[in-house]
Order: sequence, then structure tokens, then C-alpha cells
Amino acid sequence: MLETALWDGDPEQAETAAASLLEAGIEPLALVQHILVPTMTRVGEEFQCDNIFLPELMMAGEAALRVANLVEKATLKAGKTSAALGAVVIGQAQGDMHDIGRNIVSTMLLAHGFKVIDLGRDVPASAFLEAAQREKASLVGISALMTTTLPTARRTINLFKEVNLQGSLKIVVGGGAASAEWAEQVGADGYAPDAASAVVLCKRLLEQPG
Ligand code: B12
Repeated sequence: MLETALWDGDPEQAETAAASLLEAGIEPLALVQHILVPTMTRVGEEFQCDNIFLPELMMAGEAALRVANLVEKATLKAGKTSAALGAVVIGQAQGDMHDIGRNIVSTMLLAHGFKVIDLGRDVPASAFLEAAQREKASLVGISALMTTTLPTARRTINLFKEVNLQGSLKIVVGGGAASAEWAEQVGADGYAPDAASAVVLCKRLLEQPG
């Protein structure tokens, strides 16, 4: 069962269970919305409450990533990815090697119909810019879990301002080191504390003109 494999942090088992569900006809996005995201949200909550520990969290994150990759392939194969809601370029601020939370955000955005270009960990400002221009992104998401990576996240935002791109696209920030106050201070367009509110924020920002 997929939920159990995720809780057990068993990437192989999770991939096999997800593949069976997809073969049985479950919609890829339903799999993400109804199984992957709720399970990983609970895993995150259990971790915050010290009911599970770092190794479990990391293995669950690895299993979730495998499933997310499989879902993405299935979605693309079915020709169902639409950029209807726009493309989001997302990544971890330069110097930041954490990626569990950002993976959850990426998967949630994908599940809600965004085209997601996840640049991974340790992303330099120039790589955010290059990807945003190449993909004609509507949104850029920067994740920073460490106070030491707030300056690099800020550098990325400044680069977008320098090339005069912020305005035609929106920049959102998240991760444990970021906050609504910091987002405002550095001129980001928004901050969200978790994956569900990241989706709400991104949708709201796209509705705003300019
Ligand atoms: C797991 C973990 C690790 C793992 C990472 C594994 C991985 N593959 O990701 C490992 C062990 C590798 C690691 C390494 C380090 N870590 Co660490 N790590 C953590 C830990 C315990 C949990 C992070 C996590 O995954 N949380 C669960 C997920 C689900 O939550 P989340 O990341 O917050 O994401 C949610 C939201 O923030 C939001 N979100 C996230 N990204 C984005 C992006 C956008 C755009 C939006 C809108 C929202 C959003 O949505 C997510 C889902 O709801 C945190 C402690 C903590 N409480 O955060 C420390 C923590 C982040 N680590 C810390 C440190 C210091 C380090 C190391 C430097 C340790 C060391 N001395 O080597 C290295 C850094 C390596 C590097 N250069 O990045 C510190 C940072 C302190 C600080 N304030 O600067 C923390 C806070 C621990 C602490 N209390 O000291 N770490």
C-alpha cells in the first residue's frame, strides 16, 4: 500500500505501489492530492512533534520524491500537464542542501495544475533567472531553511529586480528561515509557511494583474 510504503520510507515499495495504482487507472493528480500530499503532510507533522526522527523523515522524503517523479512521468505521458495555471520555477537558495519541504511544495503545485520546474538544491541566482526566462515562468519560488541562505535568496530576488523581470513574474519565498516579515523586507511578492498555503498563494498571485 502506498501510504504504508511512504510511512516506512521504502522508496522501492512506494514506487511499485504507485505504479500499480497508476496502472489500475488512478489519475496521477488524484494520487498526489489524495495520497502523497496528505501522507507527507502527516509525516512532517509527526516529525515536528518528535514522534518520528530525522532518518525516518529523510527516507519518507526519498520515497515521496520517487513517487513524485513517477507521477510526473505519467502525467507527461498522458499529455495532461497543462501550463494552464502557469509555470513555476522553484529551487533551494544557493548553499541550501535541504529538499524535503520543497519537494512537497513542488508536488502540491504540480497536483494543482501548475507546470513545475524544480531546480533542486543549492541553486545560484543566475540559474533561477535563466530557467525563469527559458520557461517564461509566471512564478519563482525560493526555499530557504537556514538563516545563512537568506542572503543568497535575497540575491536571487535582487537579480530579478535588476533585470526588471519582477513585475511580469511573482516571487514567493518559504522554508523555515523565511517569514512574512522577511519576505516583505526583501521585496518578495509573498510568503507561505507550508505547501497547502503555497498553492493558495501562487493561485492568488496569478489572479493579480501586474
Ligand atoms: C532534515 C534536515 C536536514 C537534512 C536534510 C535532508 C534533505 N534531503 O532535505 C540534513 C541532515 C542533510 C541537514 C543538513 C543540514 N542542516 Co538541517 N535540518 C533538517 C530539519 C531537521 C528538517 C527540515 C525538513 O525537512 N522539515 C520538514 C519539511 C516538510 O518542512 P519544511 O522544510 O519547513 O518545508 C515546508 C515549509 O517550510 C514550506 N516550504 C518549504 N520550501 C518552500 C518554498 C516555497 C517557495 C514556499 C512557498 C514554501 C516552502 O512548505 C514545506 C512543506 O509544508 C531542520 C529543522 C527544522 N525544523 O526545519 C534542520 C535545519 C534546517 N538544519 C539546520 C542546519 C544548521 C543544517 C546543517 C548546516 C547541519 C550541519 N552542521 O551540517 C546542514 C546544512 C547543509 C546545507 N548546506 O544545507 C538548521 C538551520 C539553522 C538555521 N536557522 O540556520 C535547522 C533549522 C536545524 C536547527 N534547528 O538547527 N538538515
